[in-house]
Amino acid sequence: MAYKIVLGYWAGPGKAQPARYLLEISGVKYQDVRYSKPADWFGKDKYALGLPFPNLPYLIDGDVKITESETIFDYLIHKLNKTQLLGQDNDKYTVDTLRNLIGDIGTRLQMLTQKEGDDKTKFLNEQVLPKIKDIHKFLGHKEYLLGYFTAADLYFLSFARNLKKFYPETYQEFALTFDGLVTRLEAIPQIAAYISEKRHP
Ligand SMILES: N[C@@H](CCC(=O)N[C@@H](CS)C(=O)NCC(=O)O)C(=O)O
Repeated sequence: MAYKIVLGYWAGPGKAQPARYLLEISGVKYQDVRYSKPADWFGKDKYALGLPFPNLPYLIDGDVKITESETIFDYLIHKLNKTQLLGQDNDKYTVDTLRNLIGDIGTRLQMLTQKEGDDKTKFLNEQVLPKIKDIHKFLGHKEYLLGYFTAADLYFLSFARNLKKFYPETYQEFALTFDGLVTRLEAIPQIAAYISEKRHP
């Protein structure tokens, strides 16, 4: 069955996951196109879907065909009437900062997979850990990053689960602070249901 909103990305969470969480908490049915074979994207869909700037993730909603993960997220926030998740008043800039920062950490964690030995340790200590420490300090004892639930928490959930899965020792350094928020977010009924399903990456 074809749904109106189509979200295309690789099989893993990566840059599509905050948008997937947003769609899930909004209760919207969407077509979650996952590319597990590079040839299916690069050799088939990349230039066949009419995307002006072909890339992954992409979103197709009727005539709307967009790429860039942040643009996709913002489109969905407005489309799904979830603008309150962008934060109140000047908090908007902090939510935006956290979205960018967490995206940046995700990119660096991806780069880390291509490094080895001392190079890897140096990159982790100098390019990744300081940014995670900033988030750790900012969260402190708050219930949510901003003190109330925002889009930044959806980015955090994706990041924290990724860190815990692939870098459990690093996650442990922050677990006392991060675990509470992860548990709280995973308990949101739509997210709990989604995580329990096989389609959750
Ligand atoms: N700035 C872009 C980066 C997109 C990007 O780097 N996509 C990677 C996966 S994370 C990719 O494999 N793109 C497929 C391609 O280059 O065709 C975004 O945030 O969406």
